[in-house]
Amino acid sequence: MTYIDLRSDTVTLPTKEMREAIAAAELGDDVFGEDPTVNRLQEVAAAVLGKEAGLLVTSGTQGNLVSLLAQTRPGEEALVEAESHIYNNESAGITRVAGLIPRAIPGHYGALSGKQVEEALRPADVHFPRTSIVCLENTHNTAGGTVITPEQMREVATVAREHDLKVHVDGARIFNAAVALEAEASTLAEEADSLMFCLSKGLCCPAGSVVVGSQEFIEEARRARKLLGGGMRQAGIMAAAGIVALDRMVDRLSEDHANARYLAEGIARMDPVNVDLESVQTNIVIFDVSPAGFSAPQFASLLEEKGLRVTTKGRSRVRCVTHYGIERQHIERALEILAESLEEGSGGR
Ligand code: TLP
Repeated sequence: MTYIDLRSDTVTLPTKEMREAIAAAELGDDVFGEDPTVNRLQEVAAAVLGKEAGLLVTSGTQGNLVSLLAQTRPGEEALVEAESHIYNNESAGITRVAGLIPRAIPGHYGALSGKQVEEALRPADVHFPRTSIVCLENTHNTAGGTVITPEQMREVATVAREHDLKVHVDGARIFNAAVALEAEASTLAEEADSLMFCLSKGLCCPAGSVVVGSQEFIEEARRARKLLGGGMRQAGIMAAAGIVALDRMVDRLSEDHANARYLAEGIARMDPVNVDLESVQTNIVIFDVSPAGFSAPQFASLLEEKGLRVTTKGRSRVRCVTHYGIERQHIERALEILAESLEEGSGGR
């Protein structure tokens, strides 16, 4: 069966242009800093995000971890959003590897306010851990691909700076946020001491993420990457696709956003499923199937039997992600499959 695969934008395959760039890439040993293609990608990424330097890492998870390792010490506290990826979905690396104690603060559509950060700060007292970093996620995956605006960023960063905290942005999908907000990615990165973005999601690269920040931060991050086993050699093979991605794959993300919107509006018309249209700001649609009497895993397997792949979030929510290769006709078909499945559910109950 050929599936309509809405499990994630990570399922995207490299474009023909990327494959050609990979085949032609000039290579060297990147642990010696001698891979010209890696160096070029790092420069381009830093320029696009308005930072001094960049570092290619294997994955988003590794990018988040090196950012923490480079800017904090074990035993310190990290302020994180309660539903964030860095806190919930990275095998507890924040604690197991970086040695940090996370403090989870529930955000509004994934965003923390300056006031919340202010309230979470602890008095200087020997009993308490030192709070040293605040982590933001833009777009926020579990909140539904929601964006954090430059104003919201600034508010948090102002408090953070006043109290000597670093600001890390998990920008796995920062270009989705930039496109949705019609802002420059560099504007969204302005207040960040470190920012990680993924090449391997909506930008369609086969692998890789990039961390950006000051030269000094990147030097530390490079050491942390080596510690984690992420010192790659002829990584220009990966970087070549990344250069194409930054040049060619960003603007088209608006198509994914339009498709997600269309999907969400179609789902909203189906009874009795709950979708919060306000949360559908980029390429992710999360909806609650429990009012229809399904558990999310049950519903997902019913969809899969009919040719639609999705992921689940806990017991009751289903997630669909639009991406390159998913066209309007696939969304139309996905809506039919969703409607049929809900129909069967109500017949069977
Ligand atoms: N997200 C993936 C996986 O969790 C399955 C997805 O399909 O959405 N930060 C954010 C906000 C992410 O969404 C992800 C991956 C990561 C970090 C980690 O990136 P990778 O998978 O490259 O380690």
